[in-house]
Amino acid sequence: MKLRVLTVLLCLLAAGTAQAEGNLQVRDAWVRAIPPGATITAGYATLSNDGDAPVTILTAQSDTFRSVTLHETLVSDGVAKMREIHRLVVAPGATVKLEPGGRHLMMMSPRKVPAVGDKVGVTLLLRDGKRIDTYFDVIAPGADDGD
Ligand SMILES: [Cu+2]
Repeated sequence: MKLRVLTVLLCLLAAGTAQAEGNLQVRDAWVRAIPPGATITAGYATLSNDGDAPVTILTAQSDTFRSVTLHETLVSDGVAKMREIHRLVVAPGATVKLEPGGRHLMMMSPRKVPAVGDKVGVTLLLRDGKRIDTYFDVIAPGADDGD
């Protein structure tokens, strides 16, 4: 009898865990091609969570860039400034855009400068330990970025 109750409890626990999962979808991911002489660029994407729990992105990595960090852009006294953020939460059912003038992935110190048309592999590191592998299309500066 005791064993049977325990089994039921374990099943309930397992079901509960399975339900409370975030599920991150990454779409329209692109990185601005690096202008000649520069060593820094930014990546943008649309992040959606179609799961039942929040998804928290802590940071990102890429084989192409030695440094990838999450940044946000703040305007103070008419001057745009960037600063690093250490978590980006996508609520269940929500969509967060990484876009020019807003939050973005700051990519620095390329091991090899990617060319327009290349795809840059980027791995998003989540708080729950998951790693989301994505590809960012390299797009020419000034194209499709609205500034
Ligand atoms: Cu930045």
